Amino acid sequence: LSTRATQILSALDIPTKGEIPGVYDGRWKGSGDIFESKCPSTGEVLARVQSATPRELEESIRASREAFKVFRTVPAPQRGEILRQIREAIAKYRKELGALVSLEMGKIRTEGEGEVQEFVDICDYAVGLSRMMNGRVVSSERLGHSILEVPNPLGVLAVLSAFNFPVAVYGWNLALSLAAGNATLWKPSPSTPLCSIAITKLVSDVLTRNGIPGAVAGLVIGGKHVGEAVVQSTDVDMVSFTGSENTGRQVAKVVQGRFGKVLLELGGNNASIVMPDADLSMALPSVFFGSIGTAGQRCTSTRRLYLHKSIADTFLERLQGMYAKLQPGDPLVSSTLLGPLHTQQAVALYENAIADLRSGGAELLCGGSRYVGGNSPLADHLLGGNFVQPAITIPRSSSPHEADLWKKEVFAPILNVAIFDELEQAIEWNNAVPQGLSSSLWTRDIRNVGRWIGPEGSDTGIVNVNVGTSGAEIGAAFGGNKSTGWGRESGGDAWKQYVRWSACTINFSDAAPLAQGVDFST
Ligand code: UN1
Repeated sequence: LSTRATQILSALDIPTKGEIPGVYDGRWKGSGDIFESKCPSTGEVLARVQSATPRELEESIRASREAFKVFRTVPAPQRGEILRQIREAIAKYRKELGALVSLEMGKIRTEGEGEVQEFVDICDYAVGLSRMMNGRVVSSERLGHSILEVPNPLGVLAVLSAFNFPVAVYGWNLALSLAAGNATLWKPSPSTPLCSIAITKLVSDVLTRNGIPGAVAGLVIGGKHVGEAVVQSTDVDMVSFTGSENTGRQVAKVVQGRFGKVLLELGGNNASIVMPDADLSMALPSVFFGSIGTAGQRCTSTRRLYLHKSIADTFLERLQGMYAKLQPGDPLVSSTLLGPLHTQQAVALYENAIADLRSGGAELLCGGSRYVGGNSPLADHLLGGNFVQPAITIPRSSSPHEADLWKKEVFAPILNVAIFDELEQAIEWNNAVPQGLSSSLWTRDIRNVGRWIGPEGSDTGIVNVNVGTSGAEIGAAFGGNKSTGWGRESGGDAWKQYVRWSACTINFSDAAPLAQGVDFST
């Protein structure tokens, strides 16, 4: 291993030699297929991880159920205290975990640490929540009766997460699930196993210290078969899935087919709209970050840019200037703004999308090929990495009504641009795609804001004004509509999905009257 990799792994107590167990259900194990963790910046193999066999998976699910039986009786504020300690453990290793995210996923340092910060933030939120997950008392129509709505722990939550946020998305789910009194079983992306092992170690240390079974936060690393078995298991009460629309559709069918609960966070195809009165000095850096941040691999990345005709030329010229200065580099070096794509397959998707744009007659304003060898600006140790040039394109057709290429989520830094006359047209384009995750309007006119956030406005789950499409805080519920799957995670009322609601009518009187005045007396 390179020194940079060894240092990061050692700081988090991850072995740098041999095979690492990738299953935790109170004990570490794993005798299934080996998965390699590959560094996207250099191509070096960081570790070999042992996945779950079908039998180990079964054991893990059983351990989660047993752990749930213990955990559900722990009072919620005490669960909050455990969350507070988890928060401390994660925050203590913020830098090291952030570096691990950069090393293994490929996003740049500040975004890696930012992701760990999201985990810390949602823990803070859930600590508070643990004293505020209130039910309510509803008036009864019957004398001497009370109706209570009681949130009870739900059971076992499986979290199937994606490579692009290998830490934060699990954090959102784990924090709410722990506060709610559930056991959580994590099946992370098999291409970021080390992030999940590091997090699970820190969490399990806290659980053990508090006398709580480790399987309250279990881990199963594995591929498609493991994912399928988790989704099918009737011992899993709820599945929270983040990933592609295609896989999400399968997951939804299977879980709903067995009447389980499902929460989906699927694709995004997010637009920014820039009005003539926008403050361009704010809009430009935000669109820039939205489209090339995480090398275009956030669900919330800006993929479509709609510019008002009066500012379009200026905006594009300045944006291209920013792109031109961008140099790819080692995501672990703090001055780098552009890291690699996560995998070789992602590079292929990028190249196919560019080829499709070209054959459809799109104008390529910049970018469009991968950085390879020789005359690329990459240092020698990065030549095996998955670096591509961020692209800005003007497709021949301007709207999603006309061409399919606008309608797909391509997980790469490709920004498609179109020019509009009226806000109504831009909103129509914004809404004319299957996905509905995030959107952003740049304006200083309050009338535009009113239209944008109201009944005739943007139909996405996240509707921003003078804020880019990506980089949401944890406080509001995160998620999207339409083919994004309608799921909501992290803040807001998201916690209400992680509990089992009991509507309890209690009779304190000396008679047993029926509701609606029904008379059944003999
Ligand atoms: C994702 O891309 O799946 O809003 C999550 C953001 C982050 C989370 C994105 N807070 O960009």
